[in-house]
Amino acid sequence: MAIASAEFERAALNPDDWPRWALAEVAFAGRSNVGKSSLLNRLAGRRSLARVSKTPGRTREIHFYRLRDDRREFSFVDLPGYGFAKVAQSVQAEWGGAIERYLRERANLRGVVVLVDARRDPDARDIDLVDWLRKTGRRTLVVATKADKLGRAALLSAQARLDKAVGESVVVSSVETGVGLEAIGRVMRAWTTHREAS
Ligand SMILES: Nc1nc2c(ncn2[C@@H]2O[C@H](COP(=O)(O)OP(=O)(O)OP(=O)(O)O)[C@@H](O)[C@H]2O)c(=O)[nH]1
Ligand SMILES: [Mg+2]
Repeated sequence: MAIASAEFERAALNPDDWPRWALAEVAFAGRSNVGKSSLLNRLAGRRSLARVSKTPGRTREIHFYRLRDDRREFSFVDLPGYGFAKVAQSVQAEWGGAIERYLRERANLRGVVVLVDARRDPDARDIDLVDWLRKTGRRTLVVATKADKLGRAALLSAQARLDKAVGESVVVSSVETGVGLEAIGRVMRAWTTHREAS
């Protein structure tokens, strides 16, 4: 995906504040610190479009980005990470509610990239999210991040373990080495090119 332009559109939590546009959206979901914003930046070809932080739990609203490649405009949507313990339960519930509404109701949404850490087993929330998205009829792609932190043998066994845990072929990726980025780009292009049957 050669990106000609990429810009931040807005941050919003509630449906009234989501952009009213016709762009196809691809959302990035997963636990806090898994690498959502990093992957979004890398795919957008921009170093600091979305904020990457050493401190987990920084993305607290839904962040909408407007991108253009050689053919059309589309959108990347960076979702707040889940599972960050230091955030108050009440705030977690508000985020969770907004994210669920977005994933359930958003007509523009064409597919969801669910990120898991290649070094760990996916936790119950990861698996629940993927299962729930499938049930709601959303297209999903599970991406295992930070593959550069594993050696070749460990990566192969991680791939097999993750495929089995999520019940589909997981794309192993790294924003450091660039592995997996082409495959992810291909899936996203298909999602944002073909309209969903309605
Ligand atoms: N080695 C390595 N580090 C990565 C990779 N992707 C992300 N990171 C690091 O992981 C940390 C978290 O990355 P973010 O992209 O901010 O994670 P996030 O999922 O957006 O986190 P929240 O916004 O808090 O939910 C940062 O220190 C990144 O540099 C990767 O592929 N390899
Ligand atoms: Mg982030």
